[in-house]
Amino acid sequence: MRPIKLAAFGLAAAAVVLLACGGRAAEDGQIVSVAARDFASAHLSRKGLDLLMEKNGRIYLVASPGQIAALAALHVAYDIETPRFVQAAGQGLSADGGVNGAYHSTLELETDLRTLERDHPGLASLAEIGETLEKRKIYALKISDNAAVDEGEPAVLFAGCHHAREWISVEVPFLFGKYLLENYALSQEVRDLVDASEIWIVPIANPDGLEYSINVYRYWRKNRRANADGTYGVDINRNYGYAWGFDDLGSSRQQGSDVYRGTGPFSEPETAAIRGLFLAHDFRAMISFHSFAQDILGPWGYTTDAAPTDAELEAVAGTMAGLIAAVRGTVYLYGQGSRLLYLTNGDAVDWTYSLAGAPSYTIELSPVDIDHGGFFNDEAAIGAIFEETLPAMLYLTRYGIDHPLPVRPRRLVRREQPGPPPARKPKLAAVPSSAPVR
Ligand code: 0X9
Ligand code: CA
Ligand code: ZN
Repeated sequence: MRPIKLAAFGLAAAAVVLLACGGRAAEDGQIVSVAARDFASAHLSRKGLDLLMEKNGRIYLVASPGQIAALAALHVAYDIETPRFVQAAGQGLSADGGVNGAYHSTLELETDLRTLERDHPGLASLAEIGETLEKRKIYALKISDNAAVDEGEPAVLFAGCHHAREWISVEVPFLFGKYLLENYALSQEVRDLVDASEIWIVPIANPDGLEYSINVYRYWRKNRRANADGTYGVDINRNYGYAWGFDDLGSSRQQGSDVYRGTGPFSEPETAAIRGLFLAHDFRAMISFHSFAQDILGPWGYTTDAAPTDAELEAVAGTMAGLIAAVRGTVYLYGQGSRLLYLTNGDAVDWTYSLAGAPSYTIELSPVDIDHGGFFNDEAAIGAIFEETLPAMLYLTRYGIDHPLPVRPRRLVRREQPGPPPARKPKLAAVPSSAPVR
């Protein structure tokens, strides 16, 4: 069964005992599972829980002690799954526990990006595009011929780690940058791409959150904003400025929620940094890497209505899925994010797409589900996950070069600022467990 990761279900009723716990997966949270029918009959989809997936008739979620107590109070039977999960998938942690093994910390990434820049003068240029609340730099590596010069070439963005616990999403864009630089002299294909474009790599969009995930709480998702109510974190992938706060299904107004959208569009330094980068160049395509599910998700996230260039989005996604499958058979489903996975509003791809229709995708990397490791990818799998996505990244770069967009800013959209709530009541996110677009 496909993982559904319903984390984006919003909050309808405020006076619910679970909400009193802030919908917050506390640092000492547990993975618990409940029967899907109990989940439905207790209306748990509306409680702002941190949902991971559905499998074999059970819904898996991360719950704080208070939330577990609330489940008991509601007479919902639950199983504690944490030991099984960690046992099945804990190989990603290094022996010394405090650091994240072969995965990058923010400091390790900074070092490696500087090394790439130093070793490839002229082709790589490291930019600081923002600074986080905890004063960490957000880095963007630009790869192009004459990288230090703004030649106004077509640009493509590959970003990772909007969500702190999705460690593999750092490694794939980083390794793509490394691959381009190390193969420039060896591969005609790489040389042609790099010469004709600007390839921008932002491996860690959420450095504060990543450090928190490494050092304090492995399941941390958001940034580390100190919210007014004492909770922490804004979901960076709900804080972008297109259809921000469109409804309470695709994001939450509850500060403690794992899908809290923040106080306003681009209220967070992380989204402001990406916004500044994106608006400063001729971006024609982008991928925002996440994990896990093996999905390629295009706009729109905020509505199940089709995007204006739906056919193009689907064709490009289908080509990428085919290229991934061709490497060693790994199946990535593809389609519109709101239909294939769930509703989101204020996510990165809706905003980048809204500007001028640049093909924009969330790619949920491997594994396919929690039984294959969930957020914990074995260190040994990093290389293979990168290799099977490489042809898709090369293809999207070529696509961007070959497909100019209408003169910007031409908005495909009604508004960037939040408006009044929609008159109609949005449908609950449809979560087909087996309805791939193929
Ligand atoms: O919820 C998200 O931000 C993404 N999934 S994750 O499990 N990595 O958190 C999905 C965003 C893609 N857009 C839509 N599903 N609409
Ligand atoms: Ca150039
Ligand atoms: Zn994510």
